[in-house]
Amino acid sequence: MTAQRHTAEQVRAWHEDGAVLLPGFLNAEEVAPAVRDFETLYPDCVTGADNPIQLTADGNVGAFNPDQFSHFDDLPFACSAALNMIALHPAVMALARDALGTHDVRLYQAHTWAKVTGRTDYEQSFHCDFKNHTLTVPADVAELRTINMMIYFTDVTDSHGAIHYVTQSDSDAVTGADRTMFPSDLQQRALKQRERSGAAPAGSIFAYGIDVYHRGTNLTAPGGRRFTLTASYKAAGNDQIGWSAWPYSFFKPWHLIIEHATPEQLTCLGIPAPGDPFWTKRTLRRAQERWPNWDLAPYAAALP
Ligand SMILES: O=C(O)CCC(=O)C(=O)O
Ligand SMILES: [Fe+2]
Repeated sequence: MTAQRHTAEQVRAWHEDGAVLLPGFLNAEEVAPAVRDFETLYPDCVTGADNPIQLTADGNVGAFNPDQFSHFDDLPFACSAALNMIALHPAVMALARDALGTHDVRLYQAHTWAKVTGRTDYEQSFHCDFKNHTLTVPADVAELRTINMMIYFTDVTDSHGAIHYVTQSDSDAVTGADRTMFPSDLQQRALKQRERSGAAPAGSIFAYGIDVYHRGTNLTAPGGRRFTLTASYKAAGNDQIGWSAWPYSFFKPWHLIIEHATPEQLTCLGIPAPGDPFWTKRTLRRAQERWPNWDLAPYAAALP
């Protein structure tokens, strides 16, 4: 696929370590309008404060607190189409397909998150994210996994709250391979000895899974800000993975996506592709009435 921007080695590393950093995945022309969108969405996050809030003593791991999630929003976003289309970017979808080993992938989570110096202490303890992506546990079968991509729109250094993580083989020595969601205090300290940083420039992607230990860290840079979008994918039909049911937020500006996405991109949201039996003269007519500016020509052309 021409859209591919990842390497086979990066996908292999993602499978083996549970996480991989893909530096410079998006280019400056893709990042700039998305940054303007973040500033529209979060006008009080254009710059951070001079001094950080530090609740966690140096050398200790932190803890979750609700203020960490104060500037957090689910797709679609009330800004331009640029940021709305990032989770359906062809190269991002190509990575998801390769990682999950199937052409038919679904976007099940897409949220923006703005963090700024001085709003709170963003330091978290190590955890695996499977708590809120499934009611069971991470799958052993590769196709039933999820790939969770944190996409950076600002430079993320260690003083800008880079995510920290421990590769699966490194954490196995601490917790064993049956990783619990929340390790003990003793294990937390041992994981901290083995943590790596996801620091990388704007446009980079930190791709991980729900079965790898990681934690948020504090922003300490004077005036610092960190803009990220997390986009998570699963194979179509993997019913036990979930986060957002897209129609639940019907009142949000979906037209920004529907009017700009190709049929292939829309399949990622569960909209049937042209030629699918869902599409009839009648469903086309009704869809057009609902979304007057949706270009349904490819769907009409594929009617039997
Ligand atoms: O934002 C980050 O760097 C990580 C946050 C995180 O892991 C979480 O809230 O589950
Ligand atoms: Fe997490």
